[in-house]
Amino acid sequence: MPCHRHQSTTSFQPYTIDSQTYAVDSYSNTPSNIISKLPRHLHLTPNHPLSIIRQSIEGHFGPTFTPVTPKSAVVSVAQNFDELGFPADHPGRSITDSYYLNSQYMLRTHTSAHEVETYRIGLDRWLLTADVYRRDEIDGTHYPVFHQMEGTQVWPSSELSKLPQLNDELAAKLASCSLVIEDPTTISPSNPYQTSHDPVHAEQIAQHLKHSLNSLIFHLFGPIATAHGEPLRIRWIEAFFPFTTPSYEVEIWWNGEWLELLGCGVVMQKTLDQAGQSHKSGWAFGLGLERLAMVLFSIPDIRLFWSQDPRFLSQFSSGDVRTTFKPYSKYPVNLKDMSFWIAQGKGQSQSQSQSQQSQSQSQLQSQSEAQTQTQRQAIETPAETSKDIKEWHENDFCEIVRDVAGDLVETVTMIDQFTHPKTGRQSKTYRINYRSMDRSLPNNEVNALQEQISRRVVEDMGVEMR
Ligand code: FA5
Ligand code: MG
Repeated sequence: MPCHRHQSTTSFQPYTIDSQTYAVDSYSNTPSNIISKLPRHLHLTPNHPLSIIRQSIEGHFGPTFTPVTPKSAVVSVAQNFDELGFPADHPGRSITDSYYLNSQYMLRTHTSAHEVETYRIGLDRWLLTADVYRRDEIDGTHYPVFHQMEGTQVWPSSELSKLPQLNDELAAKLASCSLVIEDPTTISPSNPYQTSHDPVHAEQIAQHLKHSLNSLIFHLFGPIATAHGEPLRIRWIEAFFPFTTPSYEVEIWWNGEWLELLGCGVVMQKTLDQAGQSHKSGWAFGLGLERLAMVLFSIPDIRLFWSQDPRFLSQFSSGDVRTTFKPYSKYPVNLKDMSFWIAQGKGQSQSQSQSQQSQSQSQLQSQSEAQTQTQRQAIETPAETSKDIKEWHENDFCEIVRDVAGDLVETVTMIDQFTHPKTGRQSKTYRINYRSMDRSLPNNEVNALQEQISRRVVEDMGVEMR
């Protein structure tokens, strides 16, 4: 398949981050509004909801788990992908999905990027929390920066014989919790043990992983579920990650829906080998902190985590995971539509535009998100630059909207598309929903933003306004 990135008229300056300078090249796609998020460290900000949840999880696992904070959000492409076994053509590597500084360095898309270096220190139990960066759509549950916690426990092979007893103890504790666990997962050719593992040990590690995470989830959500007079429902499903097998995703039943909380699995031995820890094996998980916080605190919009308004921040205090957020006001929404003919590059096929459409409609626990970083069916790998071929990617459009209007945009939704019967050209109509969380937006301000977006979309993406 031909692989191209569109030639943007936006040119990037060399990046300087943590006093390191990164030259730009045809991979560079990280705008300054994203770079400006790097120093925020919401997960370390006292009394911030993300920090409260981090501390609550660290408290649950106890002092034998070491909290880890990585130095920089900049990682090598090797750390983020290669070392973890992502194939060269993996869709997660696409410049439409990830933020690159250049062809060698990027903003981490997940905390797993730090696995090898952290195992290398020799720690057997650790919890690493960090901001992660992904190009994505715009709505109340998606933001280009969010936070993950990576947790892991590994044992030297000489200690694996302790696992049956540890598992019995954990199972006994869970038996007294008001929990309904659905776990139809089995070991199968699509989710196998590793050939280098003794299946008995692998099975015990997987069991320990499941008990540990059921117990964590009950710690976080059990009290609320119990207060509603209902047992907490947890569901385990088979998953795929290049750096674990067997692999799972865990969901909870929340407000009448299954909500994905985390991905996890038995650590691929190759990861530990690269860290000089071949004699160890164990499990790892990666969970989304915003996901947990939105549910636990009833926070309705993911942009709120970035608010510096005291009416948001003053509602939370360290150690208290039982706060219910009270929205302080909802300012009026200002809807603007934008219709254009998209420029169609060679690589643009009908099925691609359909997969983008379904992504734009994804919600908190949608299919497309279950596939993020692992199986997403999208498209493009960075390769040679071409001026003539400009493929349509919704994430590029969203990036422009964010670059111009930042947090003043609540959602971007495609509301219409059709193909002209004669010319074969494709039209798309997007609705941009402007709303500030902190103030009322004057109409002329919104009009100016809309005009600026329109200009940029024409210049950078080669569309023609209708
Ligand atoms: C990963 O990022 C893997 N690194 C997780 C992992 C770690 C697997 C260790 C195995 C071992 P995934 O892309 O599914 O997987 O994201 C993990 C979690 O991050 C999700 O379950 C969800 O809670 C959260 N998450 C993912 N995308 C978003 C998003 N756009 N907004 C908010 N939270 C998200
Ligand atoms: Mg997932």
